[in-house]
Amino acid sequence: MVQVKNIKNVMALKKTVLTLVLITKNNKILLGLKKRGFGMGKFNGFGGKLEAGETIEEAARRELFEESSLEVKSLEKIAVIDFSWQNKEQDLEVHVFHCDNFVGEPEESEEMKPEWFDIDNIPYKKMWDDDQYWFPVFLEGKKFKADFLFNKSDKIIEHKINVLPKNN
Ligand code: UAN
Repeated sequence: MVQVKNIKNVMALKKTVLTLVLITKNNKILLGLKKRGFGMGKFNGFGGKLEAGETIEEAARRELFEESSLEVKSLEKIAVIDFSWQNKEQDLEVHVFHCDNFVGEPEESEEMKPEWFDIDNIPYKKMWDDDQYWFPVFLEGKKFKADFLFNKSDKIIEHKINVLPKNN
């Protein structure tokens, strides 16, 4: 595992597993404006926490459907990203999937307002700070493992992105 060297390494950490699905079609990416909760006001992929008995991929499909009305035909796992904060004991382990094979039209939900963006015009200023680092790696078709450490103002202090070999 990639380790960001910091005092966080010696703290007892709790980890929450989350899913994140990135939808692309015809050189566009579908992002959702988060309407409530963690990350409110930011554009993001679609996802959330696992429910009891679900696999990570089942949770990814369910969350995408609940938040956007899209049904996935096939999903490709592209990354695992660990997010931690200097001032929090709770870490996030986000499992990121790519989907370019789906059914339906995106619809607004209570959680997300979906919007298509050109791949060369991604609204990084309205997204999590980390996205400007790892979205380009994803858009180059690479798989990776990444770690980001934030301060209490959600600014990145340290980060590391390890691109995985082709056969992963
Ligand atoms: O892109 C993301 N960045 C993201 N997607 C879901 N969550 C919870 C996310 N968190 C970050 N940065 C903290």
